[in-house]
Amino acid sequence: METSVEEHLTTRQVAEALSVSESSVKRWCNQGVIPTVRTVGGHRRIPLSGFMHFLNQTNRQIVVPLGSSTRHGHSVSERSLEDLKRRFTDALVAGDERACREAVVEFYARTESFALLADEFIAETFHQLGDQWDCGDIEVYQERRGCEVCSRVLHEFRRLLPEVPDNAPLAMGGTPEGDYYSIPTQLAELVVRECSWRAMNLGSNLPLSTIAAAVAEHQPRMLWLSVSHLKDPVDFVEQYRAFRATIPQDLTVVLGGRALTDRLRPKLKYTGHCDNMQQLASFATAMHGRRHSIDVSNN
Ligand code: B12
Repeated sequence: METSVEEHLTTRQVAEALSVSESSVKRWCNQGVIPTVRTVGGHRRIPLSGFMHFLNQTNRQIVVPLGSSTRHGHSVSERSLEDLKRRFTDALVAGDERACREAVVEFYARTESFALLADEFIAETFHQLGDQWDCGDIEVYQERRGCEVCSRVLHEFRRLLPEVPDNAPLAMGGTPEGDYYSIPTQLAELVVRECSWRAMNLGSNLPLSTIAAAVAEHQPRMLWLSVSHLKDPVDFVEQYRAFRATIPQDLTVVLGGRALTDRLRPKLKYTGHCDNMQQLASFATAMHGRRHSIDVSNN
């Protein structure tokens, strides 16, 4: 039987990530505020899942990316990423939230890229889940429950990404009416956030008119639209044209999602299309950087 080996952090790594003193971390460990285990030698070790729990309970956010502190540690186990993926798939099918959380955090700690995690860990696993459902290997409820579990884990994961300054540019997005897929737009939010944007996921199944209202109110610099399902593509093209005419013409619009096929996209006006989250990360980074240098040269 296989046993799950959870990633553990030292008190120093946690202190670095939170930008607090190591003695504060040790005190929280002693008070039981941060779940702690002891090594054979008596040293405190903090399970990654316990650290996430602490972040959620205390509404704290990490200041320095966790990856930069775990990278140099010796706690990263030698388990292969493929093995990790397999564990994640099994945990999603079983609805084991804790194991899912551990796998996601471990993948991130090793790769230090949320965009990579989104494409090569989460999306690939869901594609596999879709195939298993298609073959009748898993029940519908297992797929749906897997989505719920993943959503909750991603929600918590937000706290592992470094805080974004208040003056960072804003990006927002969601899925159009009739598209119930929630995970891709949730991933997009975290991806642009990882690229130092303020990010606002509006959710799924949204009439384009309400997305336009959100744009008018919050005036983002970038809007993403995730389109995984279209009941009537012709109707969507019509609605999108009307929508595009109501939002500022200089607003950067990024499209993504399986339903925006090569045949459909030429009929739409947009700034960029991305096949995956790593492309979105490149786009967001390039855009943020370019705008920054324009601001500097204007001064
Ligand atoms: C979970 C799921 C659902 C759930 C979603 C629940 C939820 N809360 O999100 C629900 C129950 C809604 C659902 C319903 C349906 N589903 Co479904 N579903 C899936 C499943 C298993 C996973 C989808 C998912 O979240 N994947 C994870 C995401 C992250 O991966 P991704 O979509 O590939 O996204 C990547 C890129 O496309 C891109 N991307 C996506 N969006 C964006 C946005 C931006 C801005 C950018 C930059 C990039 C980007 O980056 C992502 C990461 O790499 C897929 C299987 C699969 N192969 O994906 C089937 C699947 C997509 N579903 C399918 C079907 C048929 C349906 C239904 C039509 C079934 C029905 N008859 O009712 C309905 C349609 C629902 C609707 N109206 O929206 C088929 C589609 C077949 C086809 N050829 O089109 C699939 C492939 C299953 C299968 N094997 O047959 N489904």
